[in-house]
Amino acid sequence: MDDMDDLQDLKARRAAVLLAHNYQPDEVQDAADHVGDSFELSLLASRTEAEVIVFCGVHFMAEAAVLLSPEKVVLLPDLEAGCPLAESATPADVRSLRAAHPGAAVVSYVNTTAAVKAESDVCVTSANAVEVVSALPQDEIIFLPDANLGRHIAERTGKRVITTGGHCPAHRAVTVKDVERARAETPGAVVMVHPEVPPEVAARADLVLGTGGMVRQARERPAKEFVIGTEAGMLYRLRKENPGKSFHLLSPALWCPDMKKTTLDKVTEALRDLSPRVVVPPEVAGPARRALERMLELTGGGS
Ligand code: CIZ
Repeated sequence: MDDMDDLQDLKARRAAVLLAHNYQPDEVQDAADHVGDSFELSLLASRTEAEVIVFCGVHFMAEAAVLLSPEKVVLLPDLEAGCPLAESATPADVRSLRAAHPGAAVVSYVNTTAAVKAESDVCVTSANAVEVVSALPQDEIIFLPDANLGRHIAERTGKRVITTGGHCPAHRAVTVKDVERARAETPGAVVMVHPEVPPEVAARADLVLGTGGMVRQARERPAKEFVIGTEAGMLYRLRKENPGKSFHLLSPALWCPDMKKTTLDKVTEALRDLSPRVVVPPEVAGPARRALERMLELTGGGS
């Protein structure tokens, strides 16, 4: 039996489903039952019959799956796979911002810990942030933690957005020069960037989208060439699903070391040992789940 047979055999015996984020290594995406963005995968996890979810991604994503599937076992193959952006905001940050802005709604990005979600009124993804914030009655919004996405929300909704000033180190490193170089080297290519990039970069792109939106645009647009301004793992899926089109990475800085911590060996070990398991204490899980449910109410149930 080779390693992949071993993995598939264990998966069947554990009645498990393997979910991989769009930024995961190529071989992990190939082994997965579903590849997608974090919230799409958490929703899939809650709707599957599987008892065990192996979440190939980073810690906050596995926590979100636990929130939506409290009765299931959620495994994260490497417990050290974190997210500096998510870890930059704490529950104490939320409380002090609430005290300073008592009339504001607290909106947390899905890239936050469960403890921060538990202190929030509603969650958002990069794909639905503008829609959710527009639907809120408040004109003042406390948004945690990404400053660039906060700016994007403010521009598109006209609301006053206060952030904790967090950044994704990979997306933050993209520069205007990268866009200028891409335009010169691949004239006519569609430049799609994630809203976590700096605003001056987003302003020079053709489209500003979450990873799910990039997947759709790459499929539906007649264009044959695209420049991608999000984490490098995304290109594997785009190339696999669109064989007649070409995709270029906007900047070599778009590489997340935490996302690359997952290996097939770690996935196999996690299935064999049913560990490392991600758990969220009930006093945190209840209010954090409500923030996610409020997002679903405001968006009609999609991500
Ligand atoms: O939440 C996600 O899946 C991330 C990190 C990116 C995106 O926009 O899909």
